[in-house]
Amino acid sequence: MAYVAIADRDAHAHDPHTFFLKYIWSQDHKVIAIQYSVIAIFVGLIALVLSALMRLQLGFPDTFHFVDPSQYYQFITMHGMIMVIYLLTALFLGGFGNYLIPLMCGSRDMVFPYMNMLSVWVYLLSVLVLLASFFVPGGPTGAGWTLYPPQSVLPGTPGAGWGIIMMLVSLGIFIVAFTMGGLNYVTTVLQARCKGMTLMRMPLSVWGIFMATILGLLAFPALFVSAIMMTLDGTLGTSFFMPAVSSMGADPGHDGGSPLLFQHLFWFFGHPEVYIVALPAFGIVSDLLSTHARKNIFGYRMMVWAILAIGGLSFVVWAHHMYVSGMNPYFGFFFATTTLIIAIPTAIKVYNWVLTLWKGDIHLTVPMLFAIGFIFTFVHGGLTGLFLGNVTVDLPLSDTYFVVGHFHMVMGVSPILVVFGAIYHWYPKITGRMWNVRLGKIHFWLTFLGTYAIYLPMHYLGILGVPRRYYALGDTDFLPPSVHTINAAITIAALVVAGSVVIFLYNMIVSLWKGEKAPPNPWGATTLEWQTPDTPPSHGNWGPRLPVVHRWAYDYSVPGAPEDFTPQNVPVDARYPTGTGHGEG
Ligand code: HEM
Ligand SMILES: [Cu+2]
Repeated sequence: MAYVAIADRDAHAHDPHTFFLKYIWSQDHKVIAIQYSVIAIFVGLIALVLSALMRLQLGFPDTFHFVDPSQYYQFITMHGMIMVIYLLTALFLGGFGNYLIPLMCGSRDMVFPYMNMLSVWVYLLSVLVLLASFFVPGGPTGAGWTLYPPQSVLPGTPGAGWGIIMMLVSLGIFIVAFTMGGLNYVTTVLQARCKGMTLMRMPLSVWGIFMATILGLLAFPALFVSAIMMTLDGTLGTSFFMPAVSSMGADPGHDGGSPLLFQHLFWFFGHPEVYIVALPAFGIVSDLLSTHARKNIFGYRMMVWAILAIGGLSFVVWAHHMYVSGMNPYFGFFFATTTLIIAIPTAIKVYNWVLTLWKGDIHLTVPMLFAIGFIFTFVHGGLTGLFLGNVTVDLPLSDTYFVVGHFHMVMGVSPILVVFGAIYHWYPKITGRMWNVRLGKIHFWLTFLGTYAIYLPMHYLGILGVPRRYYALGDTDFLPPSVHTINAAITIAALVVAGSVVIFLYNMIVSLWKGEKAPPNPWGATTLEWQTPDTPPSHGNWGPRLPVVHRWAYDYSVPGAPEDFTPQNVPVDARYPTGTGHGEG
């Protein structure tokens, strides 16, 4: 492992001393992780505000006038894109990936620290370009987060001039940033693990983030080339995706392009993207459940293989997003089959999570509450996915609120619950402080019950036929009046959930100063990041000597062991030599 030596030397030779090198142009994976997370959470809050504005319009269409129809489309687009890419992808990989991979693998840092630093600044640039599109003539694009041409570049769509180009450029820059980070995550996992950390001893968090990064490296290029081709269609008048159309009485001069080609490229990226967000969540939630149930994860090997299988299969299901696109029905049959096959490894994971809890010594800590909440919302979103995966069931439900309910449940709420749980779980290590438990529990219950109140009724609205991406429903004949009452109730729930985010932020920020000092290993966890000599870990993570791993990541409640956890770096014969803190009685 040549890289260990290089990272080792670097960490000692250039210990940064000035403020700028330590906190701004830092090459320390932990600082970069925090930079990534702060930026991601900041834009995520913008997306949250946009969703609140949209909900006020949908719930009380005659009372509030915050958004006009064009803005509704612009907000929906920015909300969707920010949530999926700039918040969740960046936070799970750039944030958690950066923080956890070197610590959990027993490395000093990422293997290419300089490129890692560039990654976060290029990510910031992509965010600034994205946000700048709010201020350009015509405003941000209103094409929907799927950006389908021809409508995305034709006049008449909000932001068809500047907005869509800014979006495409921003996505291109994001992908450059992701690639620089992603190469680091993959190479570090493969090359810089400490002695004894075999692949099959890695915590599932690392497996999930590792596989998600590989998916990203394979899937983002499809989006990258589509963004370039569409930029050319929009600026130079090429016709990659633009067919011969007349638009608002004029001939924009395109001929021979294929809008369906864009849909294929977009979803060849877009479906794996769901798993780029889901796999890190799967991995992290496994570790939270095991740690807080004081039990080894059930079926570790199966969990690893399921992550690999899901990752592989996620590349052959993309056209289940295109059943209504007019493609050949036999094609639909193929994609329905592959989609249902993905349910198998996914179900295995769910069974294993539940079996991990079975007869565990369950501590209902705040991270554990969020982890259990995830199992509920994920099963819920997964089951409605089985409906939508079938061509004949999808046709009437496509583009209704059933879909909005489904995807928010499975790739909105579920990963966000894991993000919250993970922040609560690792906060003591990252900051050296504990947060307020009561506020944490209030935050959990408001979020968990609130999201059900938002998204469960949406499935019913969808079955009634309420269409998605509509600014207002008006007095549509086929919809019963109860639709309006339900919409008002959903909006109130959405505002409560948004309010609970304020409680969360307050808790996290105030605890930085007011929180109790955290012991080095407050949950009694086995993985390496809890065994660092300093809390928070210092530059280079491990002091003079790298850890050596002797066991897998899940030695909880081993019979005969003096404690109900045995850290990975404890030799197999000497059962309990570490003096790390052990709280959470
Ligand atoms: C409390 C939190 C949230 C609320 C209240 C909310 C609300 C909304 C609303 C009102 C829409 C427009 C629905 C329509 O008119 O068709 C929407 C669309 C969307 N949301 Fe959310 N959302 C939330 C969180 C999230 C999260 C965490 C994600 C992350 C995956 C997400 C991803 C999306 C996507 C991809 C769209 C589709 C955009 C489009 O149709 O182009 N949302 N959301
Ligand atoms: Cu999909």
